[in-house]
Amino acid sequence: INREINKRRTLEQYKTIDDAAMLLKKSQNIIVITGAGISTSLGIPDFRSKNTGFYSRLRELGYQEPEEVFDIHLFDQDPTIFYRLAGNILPDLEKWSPTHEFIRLLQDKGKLLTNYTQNIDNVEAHAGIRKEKLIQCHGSWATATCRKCKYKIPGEELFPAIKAQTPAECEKCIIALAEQNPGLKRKRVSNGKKKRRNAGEFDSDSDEAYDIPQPGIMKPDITFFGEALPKEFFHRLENEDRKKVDLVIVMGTSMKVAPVSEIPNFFPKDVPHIYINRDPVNHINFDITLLGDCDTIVAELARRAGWELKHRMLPEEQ
Ligand code: CNA
Repeated sequence: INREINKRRTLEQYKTIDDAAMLLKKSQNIIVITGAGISTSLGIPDFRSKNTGFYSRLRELGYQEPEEVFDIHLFDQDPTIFYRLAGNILPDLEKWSPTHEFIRLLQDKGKLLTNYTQNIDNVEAHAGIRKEKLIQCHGSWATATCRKCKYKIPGEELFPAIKAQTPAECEKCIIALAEQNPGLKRKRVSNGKKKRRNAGEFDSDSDEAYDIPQPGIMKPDITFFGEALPKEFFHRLENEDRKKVDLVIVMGTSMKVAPVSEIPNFFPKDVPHIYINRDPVNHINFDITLLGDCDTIVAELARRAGWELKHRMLPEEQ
């Protein structure tokens, strides 16, 4: 897959941070591709950073294949794995990072074509990135859907269950099951939580088990491995953005997850690509690579472009 991906040719004329600042100033249709690294300064761990990433935490806990936590087939078999661990990457909705502010600044200057984010934290929306400028490639916590009846709820309603590490059952399914099976009632365990059983999970007054279908489990609308990306991702990329884009900025992502990792190959060859990240990658050719903390780098880029980037996490004079 690496050989496949590394086919983009670099443009020799662009190399330095000043070239990057110049490109920012002159470009009018900038695509920003983001990943978990733009939210780590908010305390939300990324996946793949050594030692601090969510995957290394999972390995410490004994999960040899951390991707399994986000595997849709495993979720359907045993949702407790996801519910037990997902609390670690729940977003705090009040805050956003200087890098989110920078993307917002591009929007305010009329230069942001689209922010393709792999992040599920929905922080972009809170930072003021407009809906029509944002493609959440891997979905988000903003809503949740029942795996069985597709009933949708606001994602935040699921947070207590995730914090309690207990799979949330669909209220609509529960009501429907109760209506279809009058006389049966759910058994509750002593702490007041609903007890989920395998077969015959509903108990009658006489405590006899019946083989009645179970309610669905609520899943946040984040894209799991094995699930399709939102249709608008492909549509927008192919039919709109590919023709308009004049600069690509990739920030805070290891670019390990397809199809987002393949976007750079998809754009016309003369569109410059800038990479801003803590760790380098060698499977994609970028024209300018700026290694380090993305909040610091975007602040410096804005300064060199002569723009004011204000954020409480940045020193006044930066
Ligand atoms: P990743 O593979 O964990 O890569 C993150 C990259 O960011 C790494 O290369 C780091 O070096 C880099 N990085 C971390 N902190 C910083 C920083 N402060 N400044 C600059 N670079 C930094 O994550 P990707 O986003 O590439 O992988 C895609 C996955 C991660 C998506 O499916 C997401 O849903 C998923 N994810 C999202 C969140 C979130 O929404 N905040 C959190 C954790 C994982």
